[in-house]
Amino acid sequence: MSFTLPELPYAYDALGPYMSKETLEFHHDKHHQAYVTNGNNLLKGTEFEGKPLEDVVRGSFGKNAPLFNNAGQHYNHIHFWKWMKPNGGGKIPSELEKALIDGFGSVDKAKADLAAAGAGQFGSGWAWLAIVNGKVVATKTPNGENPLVHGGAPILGVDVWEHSYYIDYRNRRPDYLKAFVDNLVNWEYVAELYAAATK
Ligand code: MN3
Repeated sequence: MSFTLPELPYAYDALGPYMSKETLEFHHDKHHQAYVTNGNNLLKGTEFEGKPLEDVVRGSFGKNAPLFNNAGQHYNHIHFWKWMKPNGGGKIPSELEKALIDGFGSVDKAKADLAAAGAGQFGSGWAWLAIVNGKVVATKTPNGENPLVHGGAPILGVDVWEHSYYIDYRNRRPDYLKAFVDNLVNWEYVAELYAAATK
């Protein structure tokens, strides 16, 4: 199975004013497409050809950096598009809400810790809510890494590469992160991944 670019699950202009059409056009059509194209070229002739994406991500980590970088970013972006929705950031499904309160003390603290992880990631990377040892925790990773290669199950990730926010927010990464947690997150999709990872 080769990598393919998924369609955005909403219109390019559907996430305004928090994420613009221009950002989504560049981010999805150019950046994600490049990870797909380069990943497919790097997959050819390796032991990972035909394997499920998660196996490629886990198996190439620490062994084949060019392939890992592109496969990791492909995985991260497939989910990133689904981690957002128009009019997002609203009510959190109750099982997930309980888990966030259990892990962080409150939903507001969970959101604040995710945003702080993103603001504190030096250079390109991602901030995450992940399940580690049965608890939801906030983490950050550099470049294309994700919790899959650090013994966790990612349930929410926010891209803090500059290509994700520079058109709309310039250097104000914390403002982008606040808009993400308050107005963009698709908590139903996060709850779906939480349920799948904890069943
Ligand atoms: Mn990106």
